[in-house]
Amino acid sequence: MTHSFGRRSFLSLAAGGTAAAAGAVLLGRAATLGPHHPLHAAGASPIRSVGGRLELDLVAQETAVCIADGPAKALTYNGLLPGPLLELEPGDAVRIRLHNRLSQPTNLHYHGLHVPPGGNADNVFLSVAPGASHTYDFRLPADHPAGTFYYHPHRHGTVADQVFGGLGGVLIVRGPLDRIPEVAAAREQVLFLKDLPAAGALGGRGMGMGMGMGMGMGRMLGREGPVLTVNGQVTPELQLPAGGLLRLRIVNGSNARFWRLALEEHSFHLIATDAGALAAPVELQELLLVPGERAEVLVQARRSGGRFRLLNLPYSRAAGGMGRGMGMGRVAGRRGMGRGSGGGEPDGPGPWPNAPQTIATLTYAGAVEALPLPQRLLPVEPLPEPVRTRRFLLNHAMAPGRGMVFLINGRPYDHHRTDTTVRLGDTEDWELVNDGVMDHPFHVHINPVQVISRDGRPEPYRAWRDVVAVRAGETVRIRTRFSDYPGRTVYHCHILDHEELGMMGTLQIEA
Ligand SMILES: [Cu+2]
Repeated sequence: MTHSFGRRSFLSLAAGGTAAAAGAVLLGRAATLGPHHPLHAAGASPIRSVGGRLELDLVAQETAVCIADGPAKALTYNGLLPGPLLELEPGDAVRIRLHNRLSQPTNLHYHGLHVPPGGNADNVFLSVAPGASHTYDFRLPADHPAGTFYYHPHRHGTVADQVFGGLGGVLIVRGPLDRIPEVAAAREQVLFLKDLPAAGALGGRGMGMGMGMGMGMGRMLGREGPVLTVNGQVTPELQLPAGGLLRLRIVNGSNARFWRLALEEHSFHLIATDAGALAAPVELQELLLVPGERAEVLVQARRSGGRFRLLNLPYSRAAGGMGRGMGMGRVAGRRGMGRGSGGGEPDGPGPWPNAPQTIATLTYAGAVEALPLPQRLLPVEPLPEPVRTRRFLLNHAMAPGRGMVFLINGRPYDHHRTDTTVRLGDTEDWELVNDGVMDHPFHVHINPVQVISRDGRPEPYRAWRDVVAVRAGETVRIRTRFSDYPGRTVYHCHILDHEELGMMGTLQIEA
């Protein structure tokens, strides 16, 4: 099984020139490539479906990596960080043979895809034992939206360790969005964002064994690593000609970190959220991406030239009282998602930096005739009125003998219990009430959702999402329809440490 994978993967890498030509040039600067396990710029070498089929082997394994200030070892798929970039078309048949060479059980979740939740499709209840293999086999619906999706492990009990340790990869579905002329004219680049532990932090103890602040506290907050990587590289350089248009497909592949991005002297023109295109671009000065969330933005090279920093701005995931009580910093503007000033105001030490951090640079190289932005994208259909409204209360508590547990409607996760039963074809509103002191990004599997309102204020534009930030103290109303696929799946907090500590529920969709 290894041999077939190895040949296939490296052949694909060698043959990946077309995507590199279409993409912006991404040059690794500070990162050094390991001799045997080269890191790659996601986007440079996709494995594409051929004749309506995508077939490949994915080997989950511990791999020696060489990243400036980063860990000596990471968990990878096929030796790559991020894992191989996969590219699909609607209607494709997908067959992925997952080989587990980790010391723990694992599995695969196809985050954001609208595919069956059971069998050998997006079945998070499967467990693949160390040394074992499993073949995933499913078909994308012919009307699946185009977008940027994300595969990662989802085996309850090991998911946070494995994602924090490095596992994850990007899955692109091509479609009508890609055929809009202005979008098609843009240079395309995937940015897979992942924070890794510092060098030696995971060294002798095996992967994912906590951080300097101690395992209990680290997990309770949600572990973040100090090494900020973009496609497995530290501060890579992007190049774009003056006048050019850059399409960034950005994926938050972190265990817990919220990435709050800004590009010096440039706006982001948001064209797609998690699960598909917007009706028209939305101009943003900054972009907040919670764990598991994706966004596609266009960047216009409208300056005369120069070199611009892509920044990760400060963000505190906890309300002020808790932050001070736990020695965490709190920054101004944390509620100004997408529109904040970009400045942070520290009021104490903590795990979250108070200053912007450079994660990549954009350099102008050459010039082209100025490319326009699209005026319109694709219609985002409103969902019908809901047949029912449910309430999900997110908070945490101390449990005797267990420490901090994270709860949905007062209960920690139990895979034997069915928490929510819905009818196939129904549209429902879910009111997500966060009365805790930490933000919780809420993720629903299989069916995308639309945010209707936040604290009663209507959402300014309609968009398809599958992860929704619910800030401390906030109530967010989402609407979803349980389309096409009956079966059993989950919803949970995508701070994966919180999910592991209980913040997950089971969803039964009955035909
Ligand atoms: Cu959470």
